[in-house]
Amino acid sequence: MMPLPILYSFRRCPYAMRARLALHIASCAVEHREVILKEKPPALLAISQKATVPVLQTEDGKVIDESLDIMLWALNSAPSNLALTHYKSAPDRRILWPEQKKLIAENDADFKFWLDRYKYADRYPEHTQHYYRSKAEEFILKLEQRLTQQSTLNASTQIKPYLFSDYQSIADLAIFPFVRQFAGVDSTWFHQSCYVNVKCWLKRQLESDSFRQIMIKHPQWRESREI
Ligand SMILES: N[C@@H](CCC(=O)N[C@@H](CS)C(=O)NCC(=O)O)C(=O)O
Repeated sequence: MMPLPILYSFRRCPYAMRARLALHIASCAVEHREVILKEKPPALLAISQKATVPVLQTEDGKVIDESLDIMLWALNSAPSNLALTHYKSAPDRRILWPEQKKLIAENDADFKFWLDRYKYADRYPEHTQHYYRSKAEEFILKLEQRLTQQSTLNASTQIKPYLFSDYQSIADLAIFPFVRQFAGVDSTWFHQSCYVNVKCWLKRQLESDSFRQIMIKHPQWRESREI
């Protein structure tokens, strides 16, 4: 039997979620190795010095240790499939890959920075949790404006918008696991907030079959001691 690519993952990690989403959508079968971050397996440490999750080791031994690169690998290595074309920029001129990359970079840098402080405000006593949330909201507002703009473009069809068009893009997949965390810090506040389009966009993706599939629980992977 051909060995499968190996994915080191952690269920609740938003970077790992985005990688799993892309692998799932691209129908890439992998051997899933669930990692506990406090107890990283030697096999992971041996292939990745930084040992963050997710890490993918392809069938030919190549190691990909950045979530966005795993997403691109998955979507590019999937067999030509119409359902996937909208994740790639060329077929749809409205989906601008450099713009998507910029938004993802902003998510991974500024938004993640403030999100961590909002989540763990007691570890960062320099400011209040409210302050950290307001800083993180700058990015949420940007998403809201983007989604509002998309829904205006789609006003006649009433199609529910995604960030770059009426199709889910790599950016949607890459960003919503982080917005999920933001929403979860104070869900009562989030549900009452004015970010109508973000709430709807997040809900649709959380209720998607892909998300349900990638959140299936796996037991911790342990290296077999058997010879
Ligand atoms: N830039 C990396 C970041 C991955 C990352 O930071 N993952 C966290 C878990 S959410 C991690 O593995 N942290 C290492 C640790 O906690 O030891 C990526 O996009 O894959």
